[in-house]
Amino acid sequence: MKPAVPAVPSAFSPSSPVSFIDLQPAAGRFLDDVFAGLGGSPKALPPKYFYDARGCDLFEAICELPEYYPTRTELALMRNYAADMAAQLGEGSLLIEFGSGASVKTEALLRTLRPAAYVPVDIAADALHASTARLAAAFPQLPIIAVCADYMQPLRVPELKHIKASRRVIYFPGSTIGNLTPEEAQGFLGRAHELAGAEGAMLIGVDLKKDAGLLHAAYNDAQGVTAEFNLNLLRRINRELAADFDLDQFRHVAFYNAAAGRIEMHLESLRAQAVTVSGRTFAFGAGERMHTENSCKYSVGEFQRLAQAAGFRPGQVWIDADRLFAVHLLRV
Ligand code: AVI
Repeated sequence: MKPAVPAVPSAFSPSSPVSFIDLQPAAGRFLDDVFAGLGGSPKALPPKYFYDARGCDLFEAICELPEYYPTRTELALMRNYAADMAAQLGEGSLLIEFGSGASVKTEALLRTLRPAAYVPVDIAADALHASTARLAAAFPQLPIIAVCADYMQPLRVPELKHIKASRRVIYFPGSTIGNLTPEEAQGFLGRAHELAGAEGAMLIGVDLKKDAGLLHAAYNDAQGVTAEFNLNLLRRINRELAADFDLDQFRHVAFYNAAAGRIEMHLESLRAQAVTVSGRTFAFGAGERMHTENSCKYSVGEFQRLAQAAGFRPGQVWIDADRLFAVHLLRV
């Protein structure tokens, strides 16, 4: 069944430089998802729940790690080629960013693209408030309409009658598309294609396939920040869902699954144990794993075929000299 498109509250002010629209999913969804994931075989937990306040901080720390190449490589691509990207897209668009987080990569694009308005969409309300306040100071003339929502679900962008935009451009950096399976990614791109509409376009950051050793290091950093990020999911479940995971009895596992072309992250139980979540008990065997994240890597051709299957026309691709990361332009 197609999930319902959330209604957009009309209570935002077109006169203020930053408007905030709250479409956060109901809290009960988290418990349902955890019950479904722990009740399945193999056990799994959805990666979108990594990002509580501590999870956001840990993810920012990951982005600074020497082993984690995607963030700095993509940032350099955005800084080096923002003018080129803007030349392809033209001025005066409505720039919609999925998973905007701290919006760091967006700044160069905002300068060159000169959009009619910017719509950052993120599930993390705190990050959204902080980034829009910073951007409003840096770009005082730019209307910003922040939407706090799960952008993986069908989303309707509010009617912005006061803004005349040439087209919609969807920006989706960070290779977050890799956290979906290819089937999910195709569905997601299909919805993005619909949202972009006639004349629309998408600019999307995608991590490239590469040496497995480099990938392994990026998800098993020496300082253990990625392990902490993974385990923080259990800390969040303990706090928000009245659970009793003993964090010392689980360990972080990440490896490259070459056949599937993806990094997999898991949490492995160090012994046989029982864990209670909101009154329901789940048994873990020694060595049993919960699958917490996939991070799919795509060659340029593989990703272009996926985008084509979702209805897009592949355009220019910007790649760094070491061929670590790609930013794809897709046209409707
Ligand atoms: C957000 N996402 C693209 C990151 C990735 O690389 O898949 C999340 C992450 N997980 C571990 N390290 C970073």
